[in-house]
Amino acid sequence: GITIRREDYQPYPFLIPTIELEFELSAERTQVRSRLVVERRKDVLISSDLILNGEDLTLVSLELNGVVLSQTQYTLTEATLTVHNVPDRAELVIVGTCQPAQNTSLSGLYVSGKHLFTQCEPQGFRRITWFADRPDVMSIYRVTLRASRSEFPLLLSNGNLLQQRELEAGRHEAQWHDPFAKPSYLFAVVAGDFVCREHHTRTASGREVLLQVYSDVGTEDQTEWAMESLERALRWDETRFGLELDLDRFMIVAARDFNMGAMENKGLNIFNAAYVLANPNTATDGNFQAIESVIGHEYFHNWTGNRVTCRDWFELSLKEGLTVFRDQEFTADMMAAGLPATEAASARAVQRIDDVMGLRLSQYPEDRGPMAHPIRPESYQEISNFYTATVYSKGAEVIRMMHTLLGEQAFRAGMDEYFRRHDGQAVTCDDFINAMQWALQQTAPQKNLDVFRHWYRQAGTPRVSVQLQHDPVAKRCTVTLTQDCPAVGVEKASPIVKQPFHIPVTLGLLDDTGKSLSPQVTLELKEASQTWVFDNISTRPTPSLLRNFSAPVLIDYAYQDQELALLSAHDDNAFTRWEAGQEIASRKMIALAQAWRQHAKFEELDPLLAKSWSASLLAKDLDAGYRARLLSIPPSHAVIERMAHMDPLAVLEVRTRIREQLGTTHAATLLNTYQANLTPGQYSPSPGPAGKRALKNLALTYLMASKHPEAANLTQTQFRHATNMTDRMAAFTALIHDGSSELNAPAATQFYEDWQHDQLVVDKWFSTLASSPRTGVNELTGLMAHPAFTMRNPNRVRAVVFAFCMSNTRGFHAQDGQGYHFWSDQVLALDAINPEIAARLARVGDQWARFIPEVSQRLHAQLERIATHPTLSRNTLEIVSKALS
Ligand code: B3K
Ligand code: ZN
Repeated sequence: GITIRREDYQPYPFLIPTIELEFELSAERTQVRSRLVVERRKDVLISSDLILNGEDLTLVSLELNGVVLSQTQYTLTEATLTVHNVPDRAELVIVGTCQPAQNTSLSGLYVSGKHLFTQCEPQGFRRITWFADRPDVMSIYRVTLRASRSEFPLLLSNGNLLQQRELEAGRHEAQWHDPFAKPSYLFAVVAGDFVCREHHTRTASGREVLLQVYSDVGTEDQTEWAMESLERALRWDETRFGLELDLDRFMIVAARDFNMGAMENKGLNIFNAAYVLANPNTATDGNFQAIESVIGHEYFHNWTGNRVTCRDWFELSLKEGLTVFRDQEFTADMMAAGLPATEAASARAVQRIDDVMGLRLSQYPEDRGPMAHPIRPESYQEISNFYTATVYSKGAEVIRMMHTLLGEQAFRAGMDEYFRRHDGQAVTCDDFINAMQWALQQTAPQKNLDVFRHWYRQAGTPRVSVQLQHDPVAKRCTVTLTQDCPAVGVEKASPIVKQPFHIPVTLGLLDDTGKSLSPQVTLELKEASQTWVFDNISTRPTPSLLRNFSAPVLIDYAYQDQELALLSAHDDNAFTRWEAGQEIASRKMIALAQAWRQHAKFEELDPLLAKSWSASLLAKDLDAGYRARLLSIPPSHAVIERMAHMDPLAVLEVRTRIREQLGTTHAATLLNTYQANLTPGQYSPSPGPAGKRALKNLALTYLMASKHPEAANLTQTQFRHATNMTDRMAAFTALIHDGSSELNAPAATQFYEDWQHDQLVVDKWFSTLASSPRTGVNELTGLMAHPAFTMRNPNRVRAVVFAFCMSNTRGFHAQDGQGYHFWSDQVLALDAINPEIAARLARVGDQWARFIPEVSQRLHAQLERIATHPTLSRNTLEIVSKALS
């Protein structure tokens, strides 16, 4: 593949101030007439040729300043249209066609159900018409849509609807105008038949705006939560950041077939239906929360992404890291809203725990593997492969560290300054840091972000080692932090020496009754090693390190068992308290897994783990949702990730046994916990009742795991009589994953019969079966033969193929190696349909070299099989060639 480098950035030599698009929409063949005004930039000196991107298009005609061009005046290739000798100012009219019904990649203009949708980020616009398809070319769009009225009664595009009229032969037309200049990736069109939920509201400054949520006919009872979430997002951005909606109308449309979660097209967000549709009967607490978060995320992009956009795709984290940070804060504020202080703190901690778990499960492995890259990558072959956990989640952590270093007020001042400087521009991460540095220096002139910038240039997860010394005579404690971050991924090939990171480490010191010995501080580690002194500390303290997860690093401290026990029982920081319990469990699991591998023998349950776990079970004063996190045994993936030689089956075995033993030993208390956390009455997805459900359902899974005599009945009763999908899914999953064969087959049949009409619930059915430890390749192949399975729908593929390869440790890593062969088969099959999705699945092979040898060899063989396939997309080729290099 061809490598594109950040350092090679060149501005585009033309401005394209306006574009007028006329669509003759139809699924088989859509014609697009594009009228561009192009002006040569005097400040950029390049040839007089105008180079436009275009892929999978058929050219019908081309005119320059009203004159039809002959074939010598332009050059057309698979990827570009070059118009030669373009004058300084010109009008170009291009007519071309594309074939939405043939477009299975879901990038560009495509068919989903009976509707037409577009997805343009990052490079889909070039699959609709020829254009300078890059984020730093910003234009005012005027769009005319024409189509059959019966087939496509609604015709939507960005901005304001100028007019609508009937045409001859059953056709009609709508004209849209977006008053804000935007890059092509934010362009959108939707055509089809939808129901629409509407809400009129006013912005903070009193402007009236119309909010709309469009979805498939028959889903009108599933869009209320989305609308409420949208309005909450609008209010939150006004109060927390002083940012208002800038359009008269804001539309969200749900699509069944969608590659990602959603897309922030200006004024016309297009969403994966999974992040729009919900009611208590069809969606779980987790779904409700995810919907609120994604709706917030896309809405917040209107300022961080759209009003200020990226200069080029290397700067993706400028909008994504920042917007994830904003959506995380939004969710935390919503979770804490209206709660008394202590409950609010634990609601925030729950949110932080979930976000950090996500980071550790997806980004930490990425940072150790062949795809490791800084949050601002230096190079790529296919940009679609760089919508990664690093750019998004680690990017958000980097923004959060700035927030920690500056404090809320200065951070807000930095945001204000960023918009003051760059509204309407396409800028870089440096521009953002500069605005933040300006704000920092208003309050702390001696401080700067010079070292902090290294987070944008260097990949890898830094390891911070902690040395603590205590002098009882001087009553003095010294803490030394040392950082290290070896070269990872592409860095290994470059001679550059890595610089220290600027790492905020928030810490507390506890005495041996768990009382704080000194106020919490945030140490700013900026050098390879630094030491801090704490006075008036009479006994050797236990450090509570990296409170609230103040930096995306690994902490190395030789905790004694009793120190971890102390933290897990008494740390007054809810995050590190949880962390201590997880650390106890992970350490024991790794030791047990190694022992299991050596003698296929499982030792007694470790007393320390048993004790800290049961203390949490009995800590009834704690919030239920928080307690559910305390009582969760770390997921296998998180533990495997910490092993020198990753051994998935051993960890799974150990985890299963631990859950069994805990369930057996504490059956009575678990049954009480179950009964004490029922949530009768009307369903609400808010953190209070959702936390209770999480705890109650966790108790149920322990009872099922331990085959408690009452568990099967309890689970079946819950499955039959659940009044919401959270409880129904919890019981269903327990029956399928932990129930006997007499229980799980009827449950599978029943669930499908009850819910076959609802595609999103059918996805839940598929993914529960695909991730069940009972499902091996044979069963999975059976599942893929089900009439409701299709490789064309990404949600379905995620529910079946991805769920098996990523969440079914036993099935995927089965010792006969069939799982790996299945995986490579599916990567190749998907690659011919949807390269973006195929490349994502291919990343399952990333970690091949870190497994125990027998796994490693087999994965490697399958990677080679994929790599040598005669036709491979650029997307998948980049992933497998990096994995093999
Ligand atoms: N900005 C979109 C990303 C879509 C990319 C598709 N290849 C989603 C989001 O982050 O909001
Ligand atoms: Zn985003």
